[in-house]
Amino acid sequence: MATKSVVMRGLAILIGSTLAMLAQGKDLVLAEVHPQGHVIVQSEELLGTRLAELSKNDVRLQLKLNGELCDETHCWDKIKAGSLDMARVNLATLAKDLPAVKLLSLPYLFRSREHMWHVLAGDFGKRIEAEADKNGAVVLTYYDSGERSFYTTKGPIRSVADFNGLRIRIQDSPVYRELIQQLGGTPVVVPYDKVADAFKSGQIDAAENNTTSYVSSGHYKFAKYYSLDAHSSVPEVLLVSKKAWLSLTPAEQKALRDAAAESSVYMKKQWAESEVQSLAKAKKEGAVITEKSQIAMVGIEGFAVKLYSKFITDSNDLNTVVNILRTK
Ligand code: BDP
Repeated sequence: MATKSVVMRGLAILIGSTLAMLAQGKDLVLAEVHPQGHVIVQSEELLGTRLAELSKNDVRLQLKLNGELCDETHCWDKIKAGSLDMARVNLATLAKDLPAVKLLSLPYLFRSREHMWHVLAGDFGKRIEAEADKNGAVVLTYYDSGERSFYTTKGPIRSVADFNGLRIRIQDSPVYRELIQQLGGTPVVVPYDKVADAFKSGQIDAAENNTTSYVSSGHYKFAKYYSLDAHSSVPEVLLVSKKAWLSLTPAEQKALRDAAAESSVYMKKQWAESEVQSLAKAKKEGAVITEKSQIAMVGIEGFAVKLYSKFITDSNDLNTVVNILRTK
């Protein structure tokens, strides 16, 4: 009798804790540097809603905004170490570890964003996934990041001479460091959430970004000369650490992949609108826009292509870049 009640009590505890675990589900923390209202955050909110629906509330997303947990370089380090579940970062952040991302970041590589999406959808995309996997990360999906262009406090960029002496904020990427040096400026690595302060204190005279971030970050208020040279179209990437990924059941993994894919479709639809609205706002508030046709691009590209010989290190890379250029 006594034995039975011990067993019954044990069973009750086991059932109780199993039910509690089921009721609790799993929380995935997603680190993000952008603020509420940014089109990327809106897409992540959709991701969270769809993940909860598809997993029947078994997996929930906890969004941490404004770089509260880490800047992008550190978020990537944490993903690799498995100490952060998820992060959305610009793919350029991975350039220091993924040779494929170095190639993808080469300036003026893509003719258009459609060209870039075609390349990512093919073998090159698989190569990025494999290299991310080796670093402890799973690529869930990509978001649009438009094209990045330069903005300065000093005056419009119209030719390569205008880079002379500019201290230009860059993301922490060896490719961008070299690009700025080639163009005659001084690269300064500053985390995204510190760029406005760097303008205020005079630490930098210029930076570069897409239209949406130029405006949502408030950089347009400090650097009103925005010259649309479109030197790079490196997309955003949504990552989950391998550790967090492997803690999910196959059904949960599917729910996460499907929700991510849906959020990406949504994001890409919203992106164009967000760019148009941002540019209109910047213009209305005094930004001076220089169109690509007003920039002496041949001179600038002449310096930029020197990066190709620096970062294309073997015949494999060369074939890869030639294939990218040939992709329709
Ligand atoms: C924004 C990207 C963000 C980058 C930021 C930057 O969305 O991921 O970190 O640029 O320049 O456009 O650091």
